[in-house]
Amino acid sequence: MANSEHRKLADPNYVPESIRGKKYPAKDHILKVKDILLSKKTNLKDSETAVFIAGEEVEGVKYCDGTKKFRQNQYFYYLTGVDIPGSALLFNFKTDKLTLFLPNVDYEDIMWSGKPISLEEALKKYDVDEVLYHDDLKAKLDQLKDFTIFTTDNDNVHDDSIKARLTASDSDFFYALDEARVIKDWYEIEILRRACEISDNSHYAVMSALPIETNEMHIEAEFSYHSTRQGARTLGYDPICCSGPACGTLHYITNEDDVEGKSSILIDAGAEWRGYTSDVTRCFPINGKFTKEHREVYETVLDMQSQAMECIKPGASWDGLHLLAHKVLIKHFLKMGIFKKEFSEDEILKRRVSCAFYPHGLGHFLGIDVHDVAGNANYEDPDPMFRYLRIRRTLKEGMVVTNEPGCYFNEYLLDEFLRKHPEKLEVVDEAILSKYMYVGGVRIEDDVVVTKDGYENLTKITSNPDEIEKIVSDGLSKGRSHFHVVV
Ligand SMILES: [Mn+2]
Repeated sequence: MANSEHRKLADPNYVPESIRGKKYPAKDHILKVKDILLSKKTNLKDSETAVFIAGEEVEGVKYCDGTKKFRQNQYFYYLTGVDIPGSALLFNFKTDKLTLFLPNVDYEDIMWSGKPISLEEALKKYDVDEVLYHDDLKAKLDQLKDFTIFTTDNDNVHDDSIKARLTASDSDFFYALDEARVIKDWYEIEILRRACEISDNSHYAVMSALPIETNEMHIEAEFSYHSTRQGARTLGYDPICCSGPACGTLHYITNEDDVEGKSSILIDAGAEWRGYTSDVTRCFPINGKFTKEHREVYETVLDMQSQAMECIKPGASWDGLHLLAHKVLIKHFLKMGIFKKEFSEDEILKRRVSCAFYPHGLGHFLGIDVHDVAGNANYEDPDPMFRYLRIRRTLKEGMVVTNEPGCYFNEYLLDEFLRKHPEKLEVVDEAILSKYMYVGGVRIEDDVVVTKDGYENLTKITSNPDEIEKIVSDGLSKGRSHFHVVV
């Protein structure tokens, strides 16, 4: 990496050229919501309809002076790009005018927190038509006498007379919000691309710093540190950093065990940038060389992911891709001897035996939320193969999905999904299975945009096992003194 490139990545204020100086397209987003809502509610008159949403506020922590970490209402963010606590938005369907309300200026607060953004600055920064203070909100709503005003919820509306004007929790309104968010525009994709780029570097950092990673928490620290240095204030979700058999726990977030004496590491972590999150998982051998069993499981999952990846394009059914991943797993397990050869691939699939090793879905939508909206999951599905699949729809251009098959050796899963079902258990050679338990599990997760005729993988950190071995080994050979550690 060239020196200038280093400086670019280490600049927390770096903004990709594609969106530099361009506003987050809030108006496009609300107009998209308007279109979908009007097509769903045909009796609605755009001359008498509006949207109002009060964003999140800073919340205190009980019995102390501190505050909870601020997290903007995701719908509010989608429609404004504003993450200022205590803001609100109003959009009038008749005039297509988007108004942002900033919290009233609290002069005492300036002493502690500095000057807030001015109305003029906000108008320049955000893609809105008008910026007012909260004090003007009532008068503004009074101008909309007979309007139906949709809102997500009344949680941050503290004035009863305003509350009375709002229509909260309307299912068609939520449908319009969610459907709008499913298809990402070019600007959102550029934000996600940057979030992924930050995660690539942070995953690389984790893989190459084994001399200073003797505990799972060191892995978490390394990832967060490198993400923050690149301008990601926060991660999009609690990172999952596990070693050995703990790699088989899908959402393991305790992250506090020593890695010594184990062979595998799994890290599922993603940087959030400008309100959008990446979601990336990598696995590697602690000592720089995959064991035979770890490598076999790794190659199984990589094959599941690669074959599913090649099918990603508009019109593809996500159910079909998920099913394909199961079929690939079954083929590999037959070769490894975990599944007995006297059973056919079809028979094993029919008995749903692979669900004991790959219980979750192939992936989910990704965007403002890590498990982004409108995947239409059916957690009541009687078929265990599809119960936890978070996308149950056909792919379309502009969707962003994670492709993240996994393969786990988890005692609990095996008891629940295998040993309680004789017709499944008889397919498995338990003596061979027992040799793989120490691996814990492998998941490989990339973030992928559905393009016009295929896909674009935004995740660039390698998943090639040879390259991973090299990165880990190179890091190990540098020794502890190569790294910046105070303690
Ligand atoms: Mn994920």
